[in-house]
Amino acid sequence: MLRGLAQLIKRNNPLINNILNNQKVTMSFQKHSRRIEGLDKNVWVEFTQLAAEYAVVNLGQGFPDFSPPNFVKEAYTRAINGDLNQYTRAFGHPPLVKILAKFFGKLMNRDIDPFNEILVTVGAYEALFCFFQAVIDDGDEVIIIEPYFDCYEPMVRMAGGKPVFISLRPKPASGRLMTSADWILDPVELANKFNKGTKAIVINTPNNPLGKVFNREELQVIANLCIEHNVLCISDEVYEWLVYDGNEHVRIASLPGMWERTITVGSAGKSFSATGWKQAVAEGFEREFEHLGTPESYFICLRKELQVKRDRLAACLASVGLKPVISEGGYYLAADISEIDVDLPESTETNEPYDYRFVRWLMINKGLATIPMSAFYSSESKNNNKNFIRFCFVKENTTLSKAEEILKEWRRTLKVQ
Ligand code: IK2
Repeated sequence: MLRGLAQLIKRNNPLINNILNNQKVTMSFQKHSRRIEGLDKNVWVEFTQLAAEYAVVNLGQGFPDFSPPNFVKEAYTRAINGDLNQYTRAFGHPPLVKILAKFFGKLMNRDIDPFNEILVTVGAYEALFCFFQAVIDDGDEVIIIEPYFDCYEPMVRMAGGKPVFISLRPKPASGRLMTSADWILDPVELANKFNKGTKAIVINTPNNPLGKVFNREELQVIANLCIEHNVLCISDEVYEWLVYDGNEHVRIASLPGMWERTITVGSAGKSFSATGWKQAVAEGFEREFEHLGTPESYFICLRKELQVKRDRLAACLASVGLKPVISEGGYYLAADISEIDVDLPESTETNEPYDYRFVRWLMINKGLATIPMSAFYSSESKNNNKNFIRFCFVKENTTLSKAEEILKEWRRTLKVQ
């Protein structure tokens, strides 16, 4: 929503042509507001466009290239054919909030009030936007853990808040591949980020882009600080069902004293592999409620399928010298590019991080789309975090095979040179 608006204004400024009730309405803008300055430019604008133009294989943006499960598609069709096409309750369709309260009430072992404790938005993106608008006042500090899903920072700034960054730091993993569990927060450094001006902290588990799944002890450290400093926690858990290798997804809202101060954000688009449409979800949750914890559960089947894809892509990356960080959860694998020697063209932009140049080169010359990891860091940290790129493995096996072919062929020609 935010980036769409910013792009629209940038493209059409000073005139925005707006179609309203089939009439063309022309609005004249002298200048966009200061609030949206800098929001027209982000990693998705450039690399999604480039991928459409050059990429043969797109492991960049995080969306599945396979279909959602039939039971959700059928529910969607039933909703349309049953004429559920008009307004419903503004805060969430009653059958949907009821099943969400029942579903997550069971997982969190508490009674959840469907009409007061649940809000349905158009995607997790809108939920995040509404949260920051609703709770952040001018000058409020919001702690953001790097690397982070890139919209947190502009959303905090747009609400008048001040982002305060802290990085997950990798510890050495000698003699084995690194995993996302090796990336940790220093508890003392974290404690030092909290002060009287801190209003909220944003956590994301499983994390995009690393796939880190915060364990109970790590979450407890964060929870203790939130309670001690009376700070809100926004917990982005859109990949909550995608945890691998027997890892457990812990909801910070379930820790003592955290329910009252946590906003948990989920995404039906991610949970049901339907990122492009966000309705007919109530029936999907009804069905999952019946199968919760059983082998028939879609969430369990999907996790198993995706773990195989993660391992397959990780093995391929390792075999061509792109060192993967084995993700504990989510859609993505980060890979270290520092040992790959390619002659990259100079950038036309000053100070452009190396990973941006690498990703652009890989896309234009080899047809493989990925995403630079420094996009998930603040401007101050970008150049210290320019040696990783992100691959999305939530793809058909045929897509992964094509990616493998491209990578292997590329390495073969490199050796010949
Ligand atoms: N929060 C996180 C952590 C996300 O990753 C996303 C969407 N994924 O991004 C695509 C990518 O990184 O390639 C969202 C929130 C937004 O979710 P929704 O699609 O429900 O708005």
